[in-house]
Amino acid sequence: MEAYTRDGIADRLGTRTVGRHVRWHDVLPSTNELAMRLAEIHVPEGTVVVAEEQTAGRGRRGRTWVSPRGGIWLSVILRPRLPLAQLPLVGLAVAVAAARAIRVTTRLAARVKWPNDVLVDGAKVAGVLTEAGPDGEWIVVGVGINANVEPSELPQDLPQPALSLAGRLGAPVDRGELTRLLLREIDHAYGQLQEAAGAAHVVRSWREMADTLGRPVRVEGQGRALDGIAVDVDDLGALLVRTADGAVERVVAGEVTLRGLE
Ligand code: BT5
Repeated sequence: MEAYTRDGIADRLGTRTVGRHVRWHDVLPSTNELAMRLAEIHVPEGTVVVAEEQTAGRGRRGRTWVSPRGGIWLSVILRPRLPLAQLPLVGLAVAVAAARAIRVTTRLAARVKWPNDVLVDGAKVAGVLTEAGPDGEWIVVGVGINANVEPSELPQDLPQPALSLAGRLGAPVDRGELTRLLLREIDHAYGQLQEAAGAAHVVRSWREMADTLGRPVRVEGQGRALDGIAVDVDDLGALLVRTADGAVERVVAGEVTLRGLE
């Protein structure tokens, strides 16, 4: 297996936008945090920030993302020419990109969970965090993949169990290959999103990989809990949940858990 290095990723990428510039760090508090600072000083679109280890990796809503050595922790700076309402689609597209790259590299049946988790056997192997600048002028999309993380270094007792690819496979994965595939998939999806029919493509590919559609879920967030069946995702990336009275509710942010079949 080749070493995981900046040049190993940047030199043979062949992408249009994503990864044209790659900044490599051994330790950072958070690649998203640095990428946001770089976005503000107008570094080129497609710049990628990678860290071997994060000391203050973050998830959504102030949560912590545990990021020891062995993982893939990176952020991409984008300047999407998209209406603000469509920005959530970028996160969905990147989750699909991560699931695809994981499938190709590991042959594991990675699936996506709304809004942008990647699961293998129902456990979380990757997460995506999108953070936007003022008026959506730029966004930073952070991806964390538990590639070769020691299982003992992952948090335990989580609502959604955590899993590393190496832990599941019993052997390390080629992080260089996985990262190149990931950046190519993001580049492709991002290109598609800027086209007229792009949103429909993204939603279709998300659906094909979805873990929770058709299943009973509880969605918590925005100060309420909603029980129902996750029926679909709409063309702006919102989750559609059918409740017991037959109404279909549109959810734009929240946490989804599968309910047992009562
Ligand atoms: C996410 O948040 O899933 C987004 C994670 C994004 C991480 C990347 S790494 C590169 C970039 N730089 C950053 O600082 N962040 C991004 P959320 O859906 O809120 O999930 C967070 C929750 O997942 C935590 O509260 C834990 O329950 C759980 N968790 C924490 N670390 C984990 C890990 N390594 N693997 C699986 N689950 C984890």
